[in-house]
Amino acid sequence: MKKAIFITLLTALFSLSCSSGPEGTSTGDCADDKDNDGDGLVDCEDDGCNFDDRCAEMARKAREAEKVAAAIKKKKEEAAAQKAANDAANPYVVIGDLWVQRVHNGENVALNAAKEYCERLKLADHNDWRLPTEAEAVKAAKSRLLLFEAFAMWTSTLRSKKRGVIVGITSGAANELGVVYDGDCRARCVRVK
Ligand SMILES: [Ca+2]
Ligand SMILES: [Ca+2]
Repeated sequence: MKKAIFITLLTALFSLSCSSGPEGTSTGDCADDKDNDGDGLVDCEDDGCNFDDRCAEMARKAREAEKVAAAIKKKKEEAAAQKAANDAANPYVVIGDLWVQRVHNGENVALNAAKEYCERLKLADHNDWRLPTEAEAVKAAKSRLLLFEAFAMWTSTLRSKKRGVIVGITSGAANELGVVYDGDCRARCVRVK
């Protein structure tokens, strides 16, 4: 125990004798991976190293990276606002005589709920919206006028009482599916002009 205390005292004395003032006042202080003045801050973290060339350069780069990140964030926010404004101003796209809702119902639903959503929909002063047939949904998806979305939309086409058809919004691929399925399937309504 005494030996341990002695070693601790010796170490403290040694570090005191090695300390030559605030970090950054001796050559190499700011790049030795050590907290030279014992204030808990190492190298460039320590204000004493603010004027060290390497630390100043690192700080400049960090500020630059922050600026770039802020610019990217701002751009993303502007794009989102623009998209929202666009969606609001153009609630549907026109493909021939078919009007297609630009957005979808916003949640995964089974076929019956999708049908009900379209029947209740009042959009652009019209209330005769309905689910697209398979052919209409394929036409809408392949027009490339709809926004990219990793969802499928329900159609009113049935293969049997329990089997319906969904169409990939981006791919335009039609697939048969149980009518009660409600994963990644959205309601996007159409009407004929
Ligand atoms: Ca320090
Ligand atoms: Ca240091």
